[in-house]
Amino acid sequence: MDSANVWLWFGLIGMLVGSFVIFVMTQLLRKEDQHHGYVALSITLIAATAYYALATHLGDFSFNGKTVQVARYADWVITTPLLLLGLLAVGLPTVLKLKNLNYRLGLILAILGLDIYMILTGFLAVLANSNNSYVWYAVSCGAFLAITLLLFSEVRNLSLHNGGKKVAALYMRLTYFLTVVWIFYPVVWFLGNDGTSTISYTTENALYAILDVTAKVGFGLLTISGILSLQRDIKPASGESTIDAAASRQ
Ligand code: RET
Repeated sequence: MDSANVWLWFGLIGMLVGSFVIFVMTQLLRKEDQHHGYVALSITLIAATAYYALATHLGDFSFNGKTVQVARYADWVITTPLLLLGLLAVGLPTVLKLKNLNYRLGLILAILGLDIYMILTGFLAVLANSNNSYVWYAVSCGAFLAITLLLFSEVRNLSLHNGGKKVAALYMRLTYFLTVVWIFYPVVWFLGNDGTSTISYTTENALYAILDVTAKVGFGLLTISGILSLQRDIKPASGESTIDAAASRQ
């Protein structure tokens, strides 16, 4: 087994252990709140299968002298929208009530659309020749920037207006975590095999594996523990989710 592969198996084990811990933590949530845990669990389970494909080189191909890992982008194009949906399930509460419904649905669609576009244009940056590659890279970074701006402005304001101070505080904690972790992806890409080749293929795979486990397992656990402590504080009635209860009692 080559040394990059060690990190791919590490990623698989990290996602499986993470899934187990997330499943156990989800059982501590009330039924009305368990959807937060199950979104997180679906993300780590999908990633586990993606790491299995990566570790067994399913979908890898050689292109311009480098190895392209298709399974990585296939994973990201599915799981990054799910991560954002998990975040928006905290930040845009009572989405099914009529208040600002169109605005909220529009925001959700814009953020998810930009995210899918970010991953797909990032993949085009891998396939394009070296002159055009950085154009696609810049386009993908532009989409990332737009997502970040929407999360820190529009969604933040709505979470405060519709969810109240406590919901907005949890939303902001999750948003900071997500932004800080996600920002390393374009950096690793730039330094790695697809960009300047400053770091080795093994280091690139190691960094992505550590980032993926942090972005998925870490984010899931932070969400679940945030909901648990909000629930202790708010004491929602039965039938009412913690976020909805906090929003209606601000
Ligand atoms: C690429 C390269 C092109 C520029 C940008 C990128 C951003 C990728 C991101 C990926 C996030 C992945 C996550 C995976 C979870 O496990 C495609 C690397 C901006 C932000 C969170």
